[in-house]
Amino acid sequence: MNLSNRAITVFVYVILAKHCESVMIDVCDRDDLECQHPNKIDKTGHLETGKSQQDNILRRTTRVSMLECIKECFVTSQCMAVNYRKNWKLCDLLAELPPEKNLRNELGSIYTKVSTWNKTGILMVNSQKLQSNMHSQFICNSSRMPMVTFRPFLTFYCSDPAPEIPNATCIEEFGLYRSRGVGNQFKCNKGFKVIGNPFVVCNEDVEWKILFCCIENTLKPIDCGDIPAQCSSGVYTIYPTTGSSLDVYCDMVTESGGWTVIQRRINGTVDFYRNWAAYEYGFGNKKHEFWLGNKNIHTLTSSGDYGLYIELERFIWETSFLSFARYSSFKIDDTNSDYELHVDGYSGTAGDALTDPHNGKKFSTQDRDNDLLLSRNMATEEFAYGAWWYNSYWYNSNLNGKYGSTIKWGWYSGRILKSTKMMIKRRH
Ligand SMILES: [Ca+2]
Repeated sequence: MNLSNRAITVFVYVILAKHCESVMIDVCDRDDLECQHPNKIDKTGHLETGKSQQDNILRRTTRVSMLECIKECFVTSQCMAVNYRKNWKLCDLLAELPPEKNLRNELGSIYTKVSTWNKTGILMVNSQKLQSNMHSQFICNSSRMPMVTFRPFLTFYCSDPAPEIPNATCIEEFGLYRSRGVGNQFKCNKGFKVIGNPFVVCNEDVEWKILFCCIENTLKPIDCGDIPAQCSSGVYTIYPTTGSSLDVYCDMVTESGGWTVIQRRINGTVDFYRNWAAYEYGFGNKKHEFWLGNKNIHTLTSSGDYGLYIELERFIWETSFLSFARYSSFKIDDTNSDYELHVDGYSGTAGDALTDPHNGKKFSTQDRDNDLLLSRNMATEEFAYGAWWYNSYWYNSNLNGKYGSTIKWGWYSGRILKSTKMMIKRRH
């Protein structure tokens, strides 16, 4: 197989891997592979005797034991499985089996996926030793198989030491780090609790990625602004008022983090054409598409001075453009005022599509007509089909509109708006 084919194969399997069903959906983002499968190698090895894979052989080595063969695979980027022929002590290191291909029957061959092997039994190797051996493995060309020669895939593991995590202790070190979502497990020190998935993994860019943080047991954040800055984005429990708790998604990256996300559209899987009660109490999945709920947004924005940040992703000829609208002041009234909008102080790159004509307007849904249009409800009109602070017969923004059709922000409308995110932050 030539190098370009291999590059394509690698690319394809990375894409496939990213679409694997999440096993830790409760703490991980949908597309966060490292978070979903840290240290996946936790089962007894599964051997398929009399089988071999004939495609995507990365490298072939001779005169090795089966255990050595597995070890080789662990330190070889893109290696997913091995063929081992005991009689010849022959080891094939294999990339992912192409989906259209099957294993072949081959007498005397054993096929095994490395992901089914117990890592503690395999990796009792000195990482320094292997590191120094690494070069020679790829300079020598002792077999008839082409060597993997392109650099980006030659780095297999994070060479820097894993970062120290405040208030946490490492309880399990992997030893050697493959470039695919394997890492060290931690636990929080006494008096602290873990938020997220307690791993630090070496990611596909061979950089350490921290998937959790430890926060004080007694910490009761009012909103995401109280979450320690070293924590990563994810779902946190906040306590907006005494005695009430709420799970929210915190954006810990945008503009120094601490943003409480109140709305998110990603791909249209969640239906946003909902009634007053749904918008009042919120709906959707906090890790994906959702509306936080007008009641919650009111509680938060009336407890202090809040700003609003709206991030918009547009798609034009398959190219993605990010833009934003920032408001220094944002607040909605309570249910008695139909969650009337108060917004001010625009800056940004997306243009202001919220102040005019939506500022000072009440919230409307399909079953609650609070707009200024007599005898008709904008929320149910075909060209709006949403829930927003509608005015009369035109709107400038409609981020809860129908996905791919009536979502709108100023000039950007309909199909080209790919994703939206509305989030708030307290001004200190
Ligand atoms: Ca009306």
